[in-house]
Amino acid sequence: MRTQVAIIGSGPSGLLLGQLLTEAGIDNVILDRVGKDYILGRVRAGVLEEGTVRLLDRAKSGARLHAEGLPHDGFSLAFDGRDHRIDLHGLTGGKRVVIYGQTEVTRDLMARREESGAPVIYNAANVQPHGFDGETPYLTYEKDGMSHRIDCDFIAGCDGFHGVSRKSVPEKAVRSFEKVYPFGWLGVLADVTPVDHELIYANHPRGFALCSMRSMARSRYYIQCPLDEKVEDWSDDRFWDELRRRLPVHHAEALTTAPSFEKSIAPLRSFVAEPMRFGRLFLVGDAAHIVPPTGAKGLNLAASDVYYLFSGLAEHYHDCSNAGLDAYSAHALARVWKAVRFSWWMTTMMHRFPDTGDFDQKIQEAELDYLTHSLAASTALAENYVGLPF
Ligand code: RFL
Ligand code: PHB
Repeated sequence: MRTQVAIIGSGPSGLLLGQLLTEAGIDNVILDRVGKDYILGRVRAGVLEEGTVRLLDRAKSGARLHAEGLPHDGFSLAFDGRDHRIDLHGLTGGKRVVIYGQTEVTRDLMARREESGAPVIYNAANVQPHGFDGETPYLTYEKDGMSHRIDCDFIAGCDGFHGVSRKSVPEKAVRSFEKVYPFGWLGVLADVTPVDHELIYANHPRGFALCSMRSMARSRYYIQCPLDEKVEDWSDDRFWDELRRRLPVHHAEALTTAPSFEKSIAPLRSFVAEPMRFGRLFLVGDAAHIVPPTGAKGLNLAASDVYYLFSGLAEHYHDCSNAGLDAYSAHALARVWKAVRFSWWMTTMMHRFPDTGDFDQKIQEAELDYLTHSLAASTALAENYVGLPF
């Protein structure tokens, strides 16, 4: 088989890139090592920046998001028993975010891809990129006991943090930067009305908590937990009790509970691989970088990478210019590092670290107090939360 762009990974990065290319008349094939149902079973992000929404519209996959997504004009920072609202809309001159689950984004992109007839090869084993340092790259993979080869002009590595793309690059060609946090997030999904109509990020002596949602009938809640904690040790009752303890009283009293139907623990990490281009192989999204979820940036960063790569590929095929592709890594990384900084800062400000002493505790309290009383500081938070421009 031959295609113009071979895409490894059918998560949001791969599907969005594939759909933008297809809409622009650029031939592409997507491969994933797992199947559609497995991909749709992963519960992940929930907050979309306006730039991400614009790209989904451009990929003709935004209709349901506009009908069902919840536009949010602000969120709350809860600490010291009180709530402080960050007015995203007012502080950013009219910007907002949209609450719409990554699972639904993926479902919409998959549906659009099916309509367009562009190929996706699910359950492709041992996908391997080759020859990307030369002019004639190709992929090999196995399916149903047969070996296959796809020749292409470019390879997009959209295969997440544990994917094969980054690992295929010679070690000396890539520089990694990493910070692992000494805690995780225990998350649950339950069909209950959210405790508030906006998100609540809570800093509490017992640890961080986040009240998010998927709709006005489905809540997504998280609490900070030690890394060695086991999901099996967290009954629903234990989770609800712990969440209540970490919220200001008026929210704790408003919390309604029901049996959860998803419960998982995610570790928190910051990671960046530089550069994001190796000849004809481009890393996109989580394949190149990971941020802790506190700033809600992971999926949105994947979208900005996709935008830069798509623009470069469109320029290559339509305008015979490689300027966009040559600038891809530098453009993407400039935005990535700002989101890495923001996510690290939000994480540091909102969590209890095992070695947090009295001094650090006072600094955290001073930072939150400053943030909520200074227009300049609130504006900087809001500007980053709604997403820096791309
Ligand atoms: P994905 O979603 O990991 O998809 C990669 C795909 O590649 C496939 N794959 C392979 N295919 C072929 N061969 C191989 N060798 C392969 N190895 C892997 C996988 O099967 C998969 O289908 O990466 P992508 O597309 O770059 O998307 C990134 C986002 O998923 C991620 O950044 C976000 O989920 C992060 N995130 C959040 N981001 C936000 O913007 N806002 C949020 O509110 C938010 N909340 C979150 C989050 C992530 C979380 N977890 C669990 C990590 C909340 C949580 C709890
Ligand atoms: C979520 O709804 O899953 C979510 C929301 C905000 C975050 C992280 C996760 O910062």
